[in-house]
Amino acid sequence: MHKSLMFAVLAMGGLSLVSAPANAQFWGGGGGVNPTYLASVTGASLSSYQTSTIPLSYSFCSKTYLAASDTTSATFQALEPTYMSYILSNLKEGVAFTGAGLNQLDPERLYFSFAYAPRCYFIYGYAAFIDGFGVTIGNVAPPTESEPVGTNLTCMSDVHWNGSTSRSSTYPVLPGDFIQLPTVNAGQQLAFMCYSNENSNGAPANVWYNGASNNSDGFQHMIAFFPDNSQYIIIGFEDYPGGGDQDCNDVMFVVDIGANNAAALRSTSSMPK
Ligand SMILES: [Ca+2]
Ligand SMILES: [Ca+2]
Repeated sequence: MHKSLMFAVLAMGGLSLVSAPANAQFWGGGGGVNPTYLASVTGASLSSYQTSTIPLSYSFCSKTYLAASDTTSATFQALEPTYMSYILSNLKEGVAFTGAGLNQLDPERLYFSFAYAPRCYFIYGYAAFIDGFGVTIGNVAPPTESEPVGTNLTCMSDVHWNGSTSRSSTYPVLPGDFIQLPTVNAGQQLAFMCYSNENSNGAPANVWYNGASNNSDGFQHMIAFFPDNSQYIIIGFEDYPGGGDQDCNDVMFVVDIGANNAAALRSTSSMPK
């Protein structure tokens, strides 16, 4: 079960920091500043690796939870090996992504037709840079030449992984570790962004948005596709300015958008225009 803390915070009449748990191990150069979190998950286990870096001064969706530490994440984790194989087959390291044979989605049209509180599960990322990712929860709008407008939130500020099999301050996440978003309403969209090449304070050298037209280098950094007919979509980002090796697997995560939204996104007839 998840619950949004946002309304409780608002009801208290101001911003209120959620204090770090005793087992939190902060890393990075944030100087002991604790981020704010909009959501939490009751019954799931927190990762020991939370961050004190706050990219772009955004609030966080939630703290990071350990893979398969509640019923919902265990359901995802049962599929993780299949998705990992799928990624290894279709998004090979250093090979330009073409999307051939994949059920691709328009990254600029991840529209919600039903209210749902999504989760993002980290799944993969081979990159030289320290990268993270965030999301704008915005109202549905056609793709534009500017960055999406809405509520900007950080999902995970450091997803440096490179195949590690244990968590550390260098590799803080493992596949299946997850964050919880607040409820996204019908008529809103998720516009993900990649924080590329962060410094020790979490400040990215570049932010890559969901469409080529709103990226400073004109490259389509974000890809999205359905791996199957489930409620999960896979997101990938190319982190390198200008596209680099264009493998689009430098930051990858799976988003649980709920069965109803998934069905709507699969049906072009029900997609909002
Ligand atoms: Ca790359
Ligand atoms: Ca790569």
